[in-house]
Amino acid sequence: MEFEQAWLDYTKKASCKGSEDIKYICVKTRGEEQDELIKNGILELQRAFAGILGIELTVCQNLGEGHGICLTLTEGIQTEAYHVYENKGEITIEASDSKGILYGAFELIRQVRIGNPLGGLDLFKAPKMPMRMLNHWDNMDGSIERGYSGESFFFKQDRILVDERTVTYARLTASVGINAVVINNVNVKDAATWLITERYLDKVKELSDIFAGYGIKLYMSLNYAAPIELGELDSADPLSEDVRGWWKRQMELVFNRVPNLGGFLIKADSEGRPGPFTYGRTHADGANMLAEAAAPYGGKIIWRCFVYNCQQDWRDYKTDRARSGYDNFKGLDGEFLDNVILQIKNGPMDFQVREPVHPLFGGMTQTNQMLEVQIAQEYTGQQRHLCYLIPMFKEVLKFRTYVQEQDDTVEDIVSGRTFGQHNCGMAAVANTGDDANWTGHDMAAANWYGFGRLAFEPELSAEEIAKEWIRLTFGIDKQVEETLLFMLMTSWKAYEEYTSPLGIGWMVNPNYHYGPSVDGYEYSRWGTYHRADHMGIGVDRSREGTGYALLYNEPNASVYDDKEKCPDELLLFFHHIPYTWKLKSGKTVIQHIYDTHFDGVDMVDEMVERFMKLEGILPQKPYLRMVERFTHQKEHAREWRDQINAYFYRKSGISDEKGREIY
Ligand code: GCV
Repeated sequence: MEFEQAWLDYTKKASCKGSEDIKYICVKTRGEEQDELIKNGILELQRAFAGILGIELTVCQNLGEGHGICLTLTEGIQTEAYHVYENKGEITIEASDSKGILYGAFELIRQVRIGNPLGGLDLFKAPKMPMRMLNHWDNMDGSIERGYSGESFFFKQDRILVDERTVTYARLTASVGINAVVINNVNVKDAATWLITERYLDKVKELSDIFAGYGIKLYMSLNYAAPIELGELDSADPLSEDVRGWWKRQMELVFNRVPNLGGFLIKADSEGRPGPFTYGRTHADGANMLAEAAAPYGGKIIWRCFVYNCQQDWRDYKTDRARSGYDNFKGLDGEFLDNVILQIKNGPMDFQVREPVHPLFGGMTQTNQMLEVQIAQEYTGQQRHLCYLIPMFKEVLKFRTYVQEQDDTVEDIVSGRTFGQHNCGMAAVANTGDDANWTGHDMAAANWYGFGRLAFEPELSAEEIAKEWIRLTFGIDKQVEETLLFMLMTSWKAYEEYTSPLGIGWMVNPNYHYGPSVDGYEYSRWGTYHRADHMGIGVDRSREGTGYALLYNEPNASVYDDKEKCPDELLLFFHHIPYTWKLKSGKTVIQHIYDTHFDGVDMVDEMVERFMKLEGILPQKPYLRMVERFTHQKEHAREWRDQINAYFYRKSGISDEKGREIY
């Protein structure tokens, strides 16, 4: 399958002040051999300078008189960090390790391409989060769970693919500082269970070697019941000596064959996947068994907290899916080994357009934690609607958990500042596939780009990241930049306005999660209800209801528990409210629903109208691809508006104050 270069397309010419005299590139090591990362850094710079500036960089021993770029391995700089600076026309990329050199090379290329002059360049950057990871939900038959941009480029018909696309994927991923990738779906079934066996290890190694050349550790998702499903034992009890011995032998095999392996990601006792509960054991028992087996090889065990009862009766008002992550893991705080990291979704439900931050952040104090977000847009338009998610991720990172007086935000926790941890970071469920443009919607690539940039430098604003992505992808053009920036920055808000209101979430078609269906999940077993009747809507999660609001540290608990204080955008998540209730905005709940749904559609119309003016300015292929998506988004936003408005008009019997058309 043909593929494009996304934000690493070096065919677009540009000029860059200060680059005119650059001709050479040299490397100064501390005596060590140049490794693949440095070689790839040189190659990338040569390729970029040739493509963008028409400069052929010649490798030399010393720069001497000539102007050039010097890659210098030095001491005293944090791992993965880099210093890129100009002095008398010479550009130095300095780092303590070759990964820092590679990141510095990508930084220099970015500076050139976004149009910054090289004179006076002086950037020192160190990643804030130790782990910056992508989780692919790719299955070995080539399908992708919640994949919206084609088939897998890692797997096809139970085979592992390694080709040119793999290398380009690794370059794109490394260029934004991502340093870990899980290649297979967390729902590990069938052939994927065999990934840790001789059947696949040669190919896994090949893939991991390519990744290693770009500073990326390869991870795999594990089947907790592998000892049984591979036909070797009849139990997966984490306290059984046989089972523990089996995992030790298996880890020895895998890590010896794939030395660059980072470790494993595990979904256990969740949505039908096996886990330690079957044996009456805890998640700490399960995770620690694997961690002990992986520890001699430096392996990490990333254990997901997405554990809940997916067999709920909708009549049951006491069970609350939102509580389940907290209830299952809070009591285990401090029991996990140091190479275990708990991976926690940003909210307590499942990647809805608006959720409160997961209460385990700030709830646990002695456990390594990692934030899981989703750029695959499962519930936010499935890469057919534009929804730039970096503003949402920034809100999550900035959320104050009040776990201690200072350094208490989610960002502090997952950067390791709060508890001095080093096994922590941020993971995103990936949005790539084998579509030519990688992400189905061309603009969905901004989420992939943005996730990496944000995890590396969380202090960057969503606008700054968006601007970088626009310039790198489409070149420097004022109209293009203004238009696409407006669209990206409007898109999350617009999506929230025309879909489910005030933090209640869901209202989608069951199974495939696309399109409006207000009662789609209302009478199902998944624990995702809006509880609307003719008087009001919302789930009572206050102390009188499920008590979920009280899981937060103060003052958050009191704010969420009280409908007068609870922020409007989360009101229906925490409270059951009459339609006539006045929000802080001064509107009633029902009028808010009508207004936001009309406004959301207007916002989409404006985005699309502005986009259409880029005809003839943007390259034709991506322009036409996007026109198709935006045409659909316009129509689909109307469908959302009309279904939601009609449903609540009929339930409440209250007319729109503005007399607009409601079906
Ligand atoms: C990979 C949601 C999705 C599932 C996904 C699950 C998870 O329920 O719909 O497809 O499974 O989350 O995060 O494990």
